[in-house]
Amino acid sequence: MSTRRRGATATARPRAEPLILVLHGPNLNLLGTRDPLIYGTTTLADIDAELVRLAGARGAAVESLQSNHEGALIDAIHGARGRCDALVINPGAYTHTSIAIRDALDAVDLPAVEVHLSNIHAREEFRRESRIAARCVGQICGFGAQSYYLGLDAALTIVERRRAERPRDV
Ligand code: CA2
Repeated sequence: MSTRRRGATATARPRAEPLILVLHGPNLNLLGTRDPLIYGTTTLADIDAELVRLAGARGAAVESLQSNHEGALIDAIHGARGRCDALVINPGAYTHTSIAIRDALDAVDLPAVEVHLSNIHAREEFRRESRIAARCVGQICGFGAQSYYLGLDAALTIVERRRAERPRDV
């Protein structure tokens, strides 16, 4: 499944408001329907709606995509280059396997925040390693849906700080 949602009308770059791309990896479309003890009861639609609301309150916009396909996630990362200001990414199980997603993050040179619903360091050994962590500004995990909201906060803070530091045209 693939979904795209935007919190604001699309405009060509340059745009005044920051745009954050939120990527959800495989099986996260099932959120809220199974395994509530691990992943909670909030649905992905609930999370995306709250991200749009939180971003809007800070004068920013969010675009979300969920895919069960590694290549679709990579295409979305490539498409963010020059169009989005930062990424929030939960690559799902690709976290632990995907050098291709790590390379895509390298290629676009955008600040990225890794998020996970569960505390991947308190689960099975194979979940403790993240292939993408080294290419992200930081990782937030273990807070359920709140991990995404904290991740958005971190991404927006980075973007706002960079904009404040950017030299202005005279
Ligand atoms: O904790 C996370 O956010 C994970 O990225 C979730 C992935 C898992 O492979 C990672 O190790 C940690 C799995 C997502 C599966 O999502 C489901 C949600 C509801 C029901 C079934 C699966």
